[in-house]
Amino acid sequence: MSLTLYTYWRSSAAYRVRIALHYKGLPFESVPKHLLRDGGEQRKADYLALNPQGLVPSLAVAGCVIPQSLAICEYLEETHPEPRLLPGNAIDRAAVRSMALAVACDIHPLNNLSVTTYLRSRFGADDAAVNAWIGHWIQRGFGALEERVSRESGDGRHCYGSSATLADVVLVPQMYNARRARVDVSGYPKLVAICAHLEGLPAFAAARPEAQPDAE
Ligand SMILES: N[C@@H](CCC(=O)N[C@@H](CS)C(=O)NCC(=O)O)C(=O)O
Repeated sequence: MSLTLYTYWRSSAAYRVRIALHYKGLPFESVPKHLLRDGGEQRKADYLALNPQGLVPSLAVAGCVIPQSLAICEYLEETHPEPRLLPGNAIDRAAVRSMALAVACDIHPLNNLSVTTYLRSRFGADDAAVNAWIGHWIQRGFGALEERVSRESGDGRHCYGSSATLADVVLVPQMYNARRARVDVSGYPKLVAICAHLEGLPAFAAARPEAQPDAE
């Protein structure tokens, strides 16, 4: 079954899916959509026909297109359960999902390109104001996540328990975003240590933005 990922090298949501694909050892074809060029290739009619939200990533598989990175990761988990990204026990799965959602729902959307573009165009925010906005939401979210991993990480190298999970798949790209926006992450040493470990794993390394064919 062929897998086609609509992606952009710097998209942290696409980065999540790339990690999951590599972690599960699934070959895939990358179709880059440049988010800035020519008004954004994700807003063109050909891509909107696949994903009316005009966001990356989307995964084309078996004649269908799946938008939304976490839906894609869950699909991959259901169709290729090993190696697992969700634990076997329902309570553990809920904990992992809640960490992933804390990033994917409560941090990432506030920092998205379309949000920061609107801050600039509608409210006149300059670079400093946009960076302050991004930093505020990342630091607020990371503060809570730092507390959670201090209780729930089993080894200081993973968000939950002692193996990679969906929470790790989502954290590493958000840390990339934080660094890219020059957010001070020194207050989150546990998250920094977890990311340092994960970024060294082959699947996470292969998925990193700079390793993508469309990297600039
Ligand atoms: N909740 C979505 C978020 C997708 C998303 O925000 N993608 C960003 C890149 S990280 C995007 O395509 N932005 C383009 C835009 O805002 O126009 C997911 O998890 O897939």
